[in-house]
Amino acid sequence: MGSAGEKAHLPKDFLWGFATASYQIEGAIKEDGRGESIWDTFCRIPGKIADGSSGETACDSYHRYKEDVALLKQVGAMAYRFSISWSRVIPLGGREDPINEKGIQYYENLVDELLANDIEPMITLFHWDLPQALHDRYGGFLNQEEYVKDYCHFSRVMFKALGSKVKKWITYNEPWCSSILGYNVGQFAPGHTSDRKKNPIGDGSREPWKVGHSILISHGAAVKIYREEFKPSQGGTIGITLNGDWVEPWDETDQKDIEACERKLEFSISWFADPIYKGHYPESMRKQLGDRLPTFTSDEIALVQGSNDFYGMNHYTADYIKHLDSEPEPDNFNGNLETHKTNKSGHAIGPETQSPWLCPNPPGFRKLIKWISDRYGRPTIYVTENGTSLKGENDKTKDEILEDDFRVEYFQGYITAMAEAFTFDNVDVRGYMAWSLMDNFEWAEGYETRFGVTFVDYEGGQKRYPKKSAKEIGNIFRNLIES
Ligand code: GBH
Repeated sequence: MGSAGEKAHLPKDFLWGFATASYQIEGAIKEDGRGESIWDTFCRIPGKIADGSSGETACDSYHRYKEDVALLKQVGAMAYRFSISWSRVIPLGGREDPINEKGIQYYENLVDELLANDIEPMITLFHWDLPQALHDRYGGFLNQEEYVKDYCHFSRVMFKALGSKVKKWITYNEPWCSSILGYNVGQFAPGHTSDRKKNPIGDGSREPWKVGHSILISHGAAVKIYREEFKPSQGGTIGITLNGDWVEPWDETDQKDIEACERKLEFSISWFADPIYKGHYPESMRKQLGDRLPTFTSDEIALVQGSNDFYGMNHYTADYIKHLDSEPEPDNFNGNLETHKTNKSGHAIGPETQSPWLCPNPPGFRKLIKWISDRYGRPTIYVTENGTSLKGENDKTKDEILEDDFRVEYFQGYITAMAEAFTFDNVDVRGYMAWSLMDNFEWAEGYETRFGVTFVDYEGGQKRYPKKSAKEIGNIFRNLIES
């Protein structure tokens, strides 16, 4: 741990690089036998995506993955986190459905290209693009029994195909988003919600908690498969990636706002992390949700508890939290509170970006890393996403976009905050993947919001141009990593 006067730094073997996700970058949605995912379907519904777009072409990484790897190489990245399109590998998704060798070949080519360039692959098995056929066949996550078996099969196929070369596996990206945004808010595929103006289907008071439960069980089951069948010979590690924003009380003198902060963290992070590290759901969720929150059978919790070799942490922003005095609404998913970007005295949590939810607050990163580390017994942490959009970036000319000083400052602030957590707070953070290697399909925001350190010219054949942040991030790490 840091001694007085010590400078914030990162350890010698610290791993850094960039992250992307299949549906956001690959394109080629109909090529070489790929099946549809729930995002292909969702994008076709008018009004769901801000600019009416989809991942149809995206960054065309299915054809340009060598350019992506060259970009990584050029900026000195040590690692690359990408995800698998399940329906590219198993077009209909299920355990008895045909496997698409061409889909596997694509990922093998990508892995080989990375390794040839000394870049370590980190694979996310699932980043939101569920095969549509599984949704149609039995309701996807809502049918726990069927779903867990199909996810296990898919995971096994991937461990078998790539496990000799890939040593870091992530079962899920942000299950909170699949559950809450997909089954309560309805902002993400498949768009279920209780709001009948948005969708005739859905029950936001019950479905998200079932979805989360299925995901947790399937995560645990896939980890068991990895540990029993693959890890002994392949020697890799596996974990889940959870999102979480930092929280500050809206009124710092109000004990109820301070308590609401803790509830907010529990409803977003501990929902998944408590079962994995402690063997049960948080008490605050049990209290508010009652029997709408599923319970674990002893077989289920045996799968889930202890199922992380590392904690994957996605982090972007912070909120002020204001408690509510009223009884929680049945569809409330955050612990009965309001999130605000300014506090009681009108102070903003951070500057505005293109994303209404994202206002940079680097000290919150240090505090949240410590909160996770303390609550979960000092797990190994890989930061698997961190990054920002810029207000109005998409309205600028290409030359202006390349000068993304705001993003450089964001990375400077956040990466330094992480180094402070490492140096002074005794946390075991070992890696960091910036979001994102390049501008890409930003889900419901379409292409209007850019998160890349590389400008992608969607009108000019998906050509890539590194922004200033692509060059500066390496300098930030070189200054912090011990030689
Ligand atoms: C990540 O999620 C995703 O993993 C990645 O695919 C995505 O491109 C990246 O962020 C940038 O958005 O609208 O108020 O309900 C980040 C975590 C959590 C951020 C949910 C948006 C919605 C807030 N996300 N949040 S709100």
